[in-house]
Amino acid sequence: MFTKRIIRSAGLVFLTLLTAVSWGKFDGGPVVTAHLTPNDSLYATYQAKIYEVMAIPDAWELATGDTSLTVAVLDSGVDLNHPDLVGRLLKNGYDFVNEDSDPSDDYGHGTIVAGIIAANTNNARGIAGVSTCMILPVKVLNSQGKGNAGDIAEGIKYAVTCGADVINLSCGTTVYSREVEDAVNAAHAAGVVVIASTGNTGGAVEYPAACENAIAVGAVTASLDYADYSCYGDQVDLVAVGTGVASTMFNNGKSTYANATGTSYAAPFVSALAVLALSMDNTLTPDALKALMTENATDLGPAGWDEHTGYGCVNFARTLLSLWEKLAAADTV
Ligand SMILES: [Ca+2]
Ligand SMILES: [Ca+2]
Ligand SMILES: [Ca+2]
Repeated sequence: MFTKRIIRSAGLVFLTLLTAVSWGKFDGGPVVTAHLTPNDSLYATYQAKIYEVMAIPDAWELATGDTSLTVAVLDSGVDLNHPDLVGRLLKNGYDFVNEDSDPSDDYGHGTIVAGIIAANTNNARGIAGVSTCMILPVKVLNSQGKGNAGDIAEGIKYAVTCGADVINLSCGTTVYSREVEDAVNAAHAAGVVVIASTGNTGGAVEYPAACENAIAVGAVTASLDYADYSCYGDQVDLVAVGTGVASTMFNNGKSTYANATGTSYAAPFVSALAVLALSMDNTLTPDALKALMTENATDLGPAGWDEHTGYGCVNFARTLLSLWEKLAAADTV
C-alpha cells in the first residue's frame, strides 16, 4: 500500500539501561523538598543538572502545561501501562506499522520520548516530565526502531486529524520524501507545530527535520557543548540537551527507566517547551512559536546562528518570560 522505504534506526545511541535494582537504591532515601524541585525519586541525581541548564525549573513558575494540549509522539509506540505515564496517554492512538489500534511500544524508544515530554511530575516516583499535557501515541517505527516514509506521512496526517497541537518526530533518514514533506506542510498549515530531531550520524541534517516547516533540533551535552553525533547544517534551528537524558523506558516486557543519548531525546524538550508556551497562549502559530523559542535561546559557539547549534539551546525561562511580557503588554493596551 505504501512505498516501503527503510528509515534508519531512530538512534538509541549509547543507550544505557539502568535496572530497577540500581534505581531502587535511591528510593526511600531522604527527599529534599524545595520550592519547585520535583520530588520524583530520580530527579536530583539524573535530571536536575540538565533541567537547570535549560532553565526548566524557573520556567515552571510561569507555566507547567495543560491537559487540554496534545503532543503526538510519532515513534515506536508508547508503553501504555507505564506507572509514570498514568493519565497522560490518549486512548485513540494508532499503530501504522501493524495497522491496528494498539500503539504499544515494542522497542522502547517512543516511551523514552513520551516520558521526557509528559511523565508525571512530583508524584514521588521515577522521573519528572517537563510538561503537563496529553500524549497521542502514534506508532510509525517497528520493533527495530525502523520505519518507512508512507507510515510517517500517514502518522502526521492522523495526528492533525486527531487535533494534536504538537507533533514530535524523533526519527530520521537521509532520503527525501515528497509525501512526508507534504504532510509536514499540511500540519504546519493547520497550525500544528512539527518538531524533529536532526539525526545522530554527525553528518547532514536528516529528513523530516530538514523539511522547511519542521523545527530541526540537534543535541548538546549537559555542559552545553555541541554533541559530536548531532547532525548539522543549514536547517538546524535549535539544540537541547540530548546526552544522558533520564526517562521512562519499556524493556524486556517491563516498565522501567533509562538514561538515553541522541538527538531523539533533545527534540522532546522542544516539544515540551512548545506545550508550556501554548498553555500560556494557545493562539500562537507554529511560526510565532519558532520565533519565540529561537529569539530566546542561549546562543552557543560562534555568535549568532551557526550550523552546529542553530540559534542555540532552548532556554525555557527566558522563552516563557518573553511570552509573559508580550501577553502583559497586550493586556495593557
Ligand atoms: Ca500494535
Ligand atoms: Ca514521576
Ligand atoms: Ca551560535
